[in-house]
Amino acid sequence: MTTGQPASSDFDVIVVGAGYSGLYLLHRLRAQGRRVRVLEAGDGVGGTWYWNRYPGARCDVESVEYGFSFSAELDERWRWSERYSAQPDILAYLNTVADTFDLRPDIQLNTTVTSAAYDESAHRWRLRTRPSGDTDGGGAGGGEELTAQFCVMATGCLSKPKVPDIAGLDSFAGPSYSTSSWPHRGVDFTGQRVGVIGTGSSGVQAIPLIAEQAAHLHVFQRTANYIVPAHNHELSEHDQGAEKLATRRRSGLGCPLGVAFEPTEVNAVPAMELSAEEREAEFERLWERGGLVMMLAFPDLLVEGEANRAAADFLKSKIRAKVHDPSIAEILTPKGYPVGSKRLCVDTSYYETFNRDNVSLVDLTATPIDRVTPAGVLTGAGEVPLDALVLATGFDAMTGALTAIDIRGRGGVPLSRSWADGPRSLLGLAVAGFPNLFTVTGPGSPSVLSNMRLSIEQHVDWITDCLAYLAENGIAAIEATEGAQESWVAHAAEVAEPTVFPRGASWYTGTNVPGKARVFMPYIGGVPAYREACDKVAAEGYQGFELTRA
Ligand code: NA7
Repeated sequence: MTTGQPASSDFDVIVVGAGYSGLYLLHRLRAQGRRVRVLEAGDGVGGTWYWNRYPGARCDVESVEYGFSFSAELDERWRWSERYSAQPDILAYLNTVADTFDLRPDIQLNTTVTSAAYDESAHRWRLRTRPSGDTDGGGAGGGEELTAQFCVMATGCLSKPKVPDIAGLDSFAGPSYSTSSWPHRGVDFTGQRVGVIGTGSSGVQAIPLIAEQAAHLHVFQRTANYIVPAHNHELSEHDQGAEKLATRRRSGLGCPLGVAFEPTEVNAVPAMELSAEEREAEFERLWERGGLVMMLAFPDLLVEGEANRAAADFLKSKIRAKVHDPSIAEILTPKGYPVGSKRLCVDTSYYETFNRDNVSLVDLTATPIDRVTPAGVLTGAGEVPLDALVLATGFDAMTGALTAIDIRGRGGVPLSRSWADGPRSLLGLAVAGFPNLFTVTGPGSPSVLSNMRLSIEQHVDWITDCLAYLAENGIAAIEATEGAQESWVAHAAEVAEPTVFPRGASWYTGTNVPGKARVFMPYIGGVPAYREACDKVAAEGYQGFELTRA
């Protein structure tokens, strides 16, 4: 169904972003007969997987759980090659999705959305764009104005790179690269002295591969992370047969993180009820399994206390076992924060890289970066001369891509002002004061603390079902109520409170971005409980939302 006969700049729904969320939204909305336009800043589809092309970029959710579950045709058409897929594979998969469902005609590439304003009398959103790469605000480059009844922000949770607060970055004479916007042609570091700043997931993935190529690699580490092994391997046909996929997807729906950890893989018994030997054996078993399952090893692991400290001690012992030089092992050992409060990294050969002769580790807690100079990086210990610099310094997570757009709701109120003290959202799907606007995997939903593919599918299904309900019932506008939003925000905070998450200095809490409100943003109540809450709202005729008749 369409709302009237819209002109070419007027749509039923505008979707911002053509990553996992935007592609699936387009597919579902088109099936409802809606006029949809997807606006995408990149010159290809893929979102996060379009931009993050650094060496070693790889998903930390297993491939067989990272493919969409909605289409048997797609399952037939696609085969994953590894347990944890590398970025080129995931990007190729998303391009296959776009082709399988003929999505490209409704996707407008190279288009950056600069603003979105809600017109209360017309119940419509008015978006302004500029051609990507044109930084003068759309003036000379010729931006557009587009309107739609509904706007869905499918902008991703880790898509707005953080501007690193390091003096002199622009003065560096050599090339510098960001892991989050890596050159498409790739980079050859052969024979070069390379510096990498940042040792989160991106740094941990890139460092082993850059070390294999560079003449010398200097790793600048501010905070050591807890790291578990990927034990990546090739996938066989048998690993991804239809039955296997169905079983794993079913199992993911019942897991707090939305991944297919079998009940037999994690312990129902609290860690501290086991003997030290039994506990150690369990940690060892999960270490051998590899991946993020370690986070759920025991039900008491993600609260601060003895179980978390036992996990920390286990992970630290692995560093000492792998890194030959005890002083390097000590620098690589996380200190002063519990396991899980910062994103657990999943590695391939990270620690072993520090046994190489051509790799040095700079401990920024002992000798902080003073500034970047034309010749290299100046720390408290002197200047490290470099030919190339790599920034793996992270993102303004969860809210950054939204507040980067000048989004104005009722009364012209900017979203950035509404969220000045931290994001407030009903279920991470909608924001009071911003009618007819939806966010996919927004703050207040499990998002980055779940299998993103699963959470994206759930959000897209919820949003598109909601739009069908509105059309069937002659409703022109839907808006989260302040009361329902505040109850959800309070519930999310209450669930998070006993866990290690809110106290961590991490991108989960916005601590990594200077000046950003410090609020734990994802919902940690688990995927099953969250889905139930969303389903209940819909089943009760969108309880917690105000509906305005046409
Ligand atoms: P992260 O996890 O935010 O890591 C960024 C890293 O950069 C981290 O080690 C930071 O240290 C470091 N950093 C940031 N700013 C600086 C400055 N100014 N000086 C030195 N070091 C700095 O981002 P990633 O891209 O690695 O991963 C993001 C997520 O993407 C990941 O968790 C996966 O889910 C996918 P800090 O810890 O702040 O001391």
